[in-house]
Amino acid sequence: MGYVQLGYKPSKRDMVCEFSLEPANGYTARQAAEHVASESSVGTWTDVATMKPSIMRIAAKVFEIKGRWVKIAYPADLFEPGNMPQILSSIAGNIFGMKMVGNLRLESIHWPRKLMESFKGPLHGIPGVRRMLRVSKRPLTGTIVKPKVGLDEHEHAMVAYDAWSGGLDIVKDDENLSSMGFNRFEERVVETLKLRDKAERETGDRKMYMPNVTAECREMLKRARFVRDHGGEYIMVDIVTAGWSGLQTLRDENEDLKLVLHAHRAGHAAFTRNPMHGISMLVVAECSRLIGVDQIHIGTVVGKMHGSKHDVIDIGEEIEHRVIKEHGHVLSDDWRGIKPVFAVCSGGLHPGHVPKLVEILGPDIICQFGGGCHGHPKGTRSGAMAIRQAVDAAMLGIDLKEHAKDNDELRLALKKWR
Ligand code: CAP
Ligand code: MG
Repeated sequence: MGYVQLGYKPSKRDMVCEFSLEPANGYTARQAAEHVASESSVGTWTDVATMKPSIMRIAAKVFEIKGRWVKIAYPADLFEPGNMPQILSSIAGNIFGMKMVGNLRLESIHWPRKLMESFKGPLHGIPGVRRMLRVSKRPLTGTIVKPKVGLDEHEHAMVAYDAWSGGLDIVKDDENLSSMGFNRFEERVVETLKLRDKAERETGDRKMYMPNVTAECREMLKRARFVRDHGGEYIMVDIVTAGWSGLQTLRDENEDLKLVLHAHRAGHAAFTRNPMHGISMLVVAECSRLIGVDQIHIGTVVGKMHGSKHDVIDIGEEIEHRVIKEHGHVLSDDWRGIKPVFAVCSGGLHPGHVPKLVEILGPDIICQFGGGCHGHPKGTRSGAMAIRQAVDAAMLGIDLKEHAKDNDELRLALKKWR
């Protein structure tokens, strides 16, 4: 078929993908890899009379097979610059369903300059977010209003106000809160931003509210504009359920809106969690940085969600560093002028987790606590205070238990959750 050229040296203009591939019974790794390369570029299951030799110039080439690890080079001309759906329909499309493939996982992508430069990248990135919040060093702290859904607009705003008053920087909507009968989007935004302004006046600190705009594309744009017109600086979007096209549309509009774009990844584990089949969260994070989110959930290692230390660190580096050197099954990348994206750690966290989080991922993270804030024995405000006390201790290198002796909110949190 001509799609296997072991020893081929990818050109600078090639995209390179690393897959983990297990052939189905009865097929060799080479046979399966060849069909993956064919199906993800120009071919199909059989030769066709309509094929022309010249078309093979944009065909994929399998150039390395080491056990289950396969590297495939794709000529950049196979892809439409700036079109993430089309790129992923090629390298992450039909191939997962081929009968010749037992298991297949897209682990990592090396992006050629031509494609990297065809996307906008983050508008603010880490520097912009830190400037906006006027917090230069420590991790940013946030909460998610809980219960996830069910509060009315005023109750939602009051929970947010308590969290800001207790010292948190950011309050976000939960991933499944949009605009329901019991909590309309517009009313929630107006009420919550009003109390955000009150909390800013009373604390003297910047406070951010992240309304969830996830909806049909046109509605998302309308909601994003509504947030901007009512004094908001942030929006969040569920990038998996809204889709790559939705995210690109929102990012394009954001050239004008100038909002901070927070990427929630609800649903990612349907295809990222299985280590043998699907798409890695690393790839999801790379695509999100290219399109231009300012912050994205990457996992916590210590919280309630699946995600190994090794994987979470790799994702954190991929979205925050400029140059990625090839290591393990992470391909190299040079992000050049594309801004770094803030890593968001969220899911099952409480103040007792903060030192470990900072130890594993460093201070350039946003730590979010839902239950770990509103579940505090003395309520949201004290939960927020306990979180800030834990962050202060971690930044000063003080043992939490020691610090808790003089900080009762932290003491009570550790007593309940440690
Ligand atoms: C966390 C959360 C977030 C998860 C998402 C939730 O709440 O609001 O959506 O963190 O997971 O609904 O579970 P808790 P991830 O703090 O109460 O757990 O960040 O892994 O995408
Ligand atoms: Mg949530």
